[in-house]
Amino acid sequence: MAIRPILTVPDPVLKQVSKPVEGPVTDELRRLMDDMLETMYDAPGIGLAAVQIGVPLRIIVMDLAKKGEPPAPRYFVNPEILWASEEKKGWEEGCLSVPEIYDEIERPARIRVRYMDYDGTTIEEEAEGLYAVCLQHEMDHLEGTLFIDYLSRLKRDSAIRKVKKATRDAAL
Ligand code: GNR
Ligand code: NI
Repeated sequence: MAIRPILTVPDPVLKQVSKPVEGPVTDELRRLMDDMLETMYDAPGIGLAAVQIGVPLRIIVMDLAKKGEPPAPRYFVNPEILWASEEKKGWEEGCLSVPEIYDEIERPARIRVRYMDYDGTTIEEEAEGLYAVCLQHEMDHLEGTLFIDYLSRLKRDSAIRKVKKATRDAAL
């Protein structure tokens, strides 16, 4: 397993639309998911899309376990949203690709999703609460969309400028 660098804004790779995984979930893909999970835990974060480590494939990892609870890794290959509630809910979001920036984003409160898990088993289920928020945030990454894209241009530009400056300072 390996920790890989996480891309930050304004890296153009983050704007790419990720490609579906064709065929079954292979050992090679499982090794990628293992690296993603290790990278996410190290960050630390609660979710990570493959494109955030520069691999534009439709793969997500997540762990929503609270401090003190045992790890609960989740893996999503080719996830699809089958249904989203009319009801919306606001949540304070952050993103490892836009570090240290947080803002409230409104999204559907509940969604129904279909995906393949670590074994390649197809799963269909409903998500709500933080699970629904995180899944929608990660699935946006697969479309090249970041949570700051929902903010005003002023807030988005200021966020990108802050991250650029922090990244530049860290390199000196
Ligand atoms: O670690 C993360 N926390 C988080 C908090 C609220 C809403 C979404 C997230 S996802 C984020 C990790 C990340 O950037 N995933 O793409
Ligand atoms: Ni993110």
